[in-house]
Formats: sequence, C-alpha cells, structure tokens
Amino acid sequence: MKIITSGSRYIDIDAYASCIAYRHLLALKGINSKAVSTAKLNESVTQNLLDLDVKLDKYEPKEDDEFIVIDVSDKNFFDNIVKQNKITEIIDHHTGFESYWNEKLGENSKIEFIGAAVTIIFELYEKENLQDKIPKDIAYLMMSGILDNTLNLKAKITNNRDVIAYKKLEKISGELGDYASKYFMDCEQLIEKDLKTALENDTKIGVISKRLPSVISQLTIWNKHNFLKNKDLIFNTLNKFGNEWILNLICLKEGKSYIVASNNILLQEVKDILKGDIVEYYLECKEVWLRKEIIKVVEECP
Ligand SMILES: [Mn+2]
Repeated sequence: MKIITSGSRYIDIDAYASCIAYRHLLALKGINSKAVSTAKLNESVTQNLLDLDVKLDKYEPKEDDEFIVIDVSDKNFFDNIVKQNKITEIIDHHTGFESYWNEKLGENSKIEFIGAAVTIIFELYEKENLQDKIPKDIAYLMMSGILDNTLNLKAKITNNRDVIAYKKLEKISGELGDYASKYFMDCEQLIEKDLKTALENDTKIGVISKRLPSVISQLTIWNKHNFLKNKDLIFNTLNKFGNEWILNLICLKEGKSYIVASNNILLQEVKDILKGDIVEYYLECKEVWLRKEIIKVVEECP
C-alpha cells in the first residue's frame, strides 16, 4: 500500500491538504493509497475543515508499505511510521535536502521553494488534466493550505504559481472571493481558545542554523493585541522547550511579524538581521516574515 504522510510532531493545513489531495489524485489514476498522520494537527486545520467529508485514513502497518512524504524533506522530521528505505516519493517546498533526494529518487523528488506544497499537488493534477475532478471539499482544503503557508498570498515566499493555483481552486470551489477572511478568522478563534496549546503545537525543535536557537515557534494571527499582552504565558510555555528560543508572531491585519526572544541578546541579534524596532519586550518588524524565510535569510548572512 502507498502511504502518504508528512511530519512527526505536528502537521499544518498545507501538509494535511496535500496528503488528502494527493490520495484523491492517485485514486483518479487508479492507484490505491492512504493519507495518514500520527502527528498532532495544529490550529491551521480548523474545525470547519475537520468537519468536511474528506478525512485522513486509519493506519495499519503492512510489510509492503511504501511511503510518499509531503511538506517535509528533512528525515529528522518525518512521521514516525515512515521507513526511510521504503520512501518512493518526496514532495516539499523547504530547502536544504533537495540534492540528497534528487540523487536518491530522481524525478520522484519534487522539491521546489514555492509558497505551499499543495500548489505542487495542484500542478500535478493539471499535468494529468484532472483538475476539474477536484471535489469542492478538497478544493477548500487546498485553498486553506495555500492561504496559510503564504499568509494570504502576501509572504515574500509566495510564488506566482501559488497565486494561479489559488485562483483556479477558487473557481473549482465556487467561492466568490471572501474565503480568505473566513478562513483566517476561524484560525484566530481556535488560537484564542487555547494559546498555550497553539504555541506548543507550532514550535519546531531541531538545530537548523548555528546562528538561530534550536527552538523556533510561530503563530499566525489576525490582530496582535490579544497576544502580546500574554508575556508570562508566552515565556512560561516556550521556556519548557529550552533556554533559547524565538517566537515569530505573524499579524496579518498589521502585515508585520513580531519577534519575541528568550533573552535580550538574542532579540538584538535577530534585530541586526531582520531590522525593525524593539518595543517593550519584542521586535516589531517592518514586514511579514515566515519561519522558513527567517532561516533562509540568516543562512545567507555572511
Ligand atoms: Mn508547507
């Protein structure tokens, strides 16, 4: 059985949508597969999306399972069910491991630095001319994945391919252009209900760069005011992950990132790279930064 899966600690709507959409594409091509995850779903997978008729599959390990891994290509972060020597395909949009997988899998390694992994999945539908066979529910999932990972198509990482895929999916879903605000308000409500859990579920742990702490948390919200009031809660929650951490709070209404760091030296170091102004205990950036963009810019710094 082909098992489509993603990361280990938590998965977001891009990964969730990609696994489900790819299962449907394979089914249209007559290939049986399961979309599976043992990770927690983070708050980008809203209740409205969980209530749709399309869902993940239950997993029972079988000897002949093969794995298709989406939205992650660093093997340290694969879902625990993945057997590395049984991976047949990787679809991702994070940098760092593309030459490794290209060498191993050839054309079955599809790693491209664009806004969302699910954009690559949409293009695979188009390649087979099967985009008109995308059900509405799956179109909603795919649109949400693009919106979340590109910050409403405004993040620097956004590629024209993401914009084109989103517009086409909008037509397929029949939405009349207000889907983004609907989706992001759903997300904010979920985060507000339990900020501590949201922080925990969106914290990535692992050494990525010598110049950044190994703990990097990120939350996407609509309005910053409710969150930056919670300094104690933020510090208490993130201190449990390690001595050094940063939190990237993305505020879509202001169109800016606010960075909180475990200490002032670290905050100053982040300021030297991302620029902006230190206000109270956080750095107010001039623009929106995604975690993966911060990592990229730090690595490119001399
Ligand atoms: Mn992604």
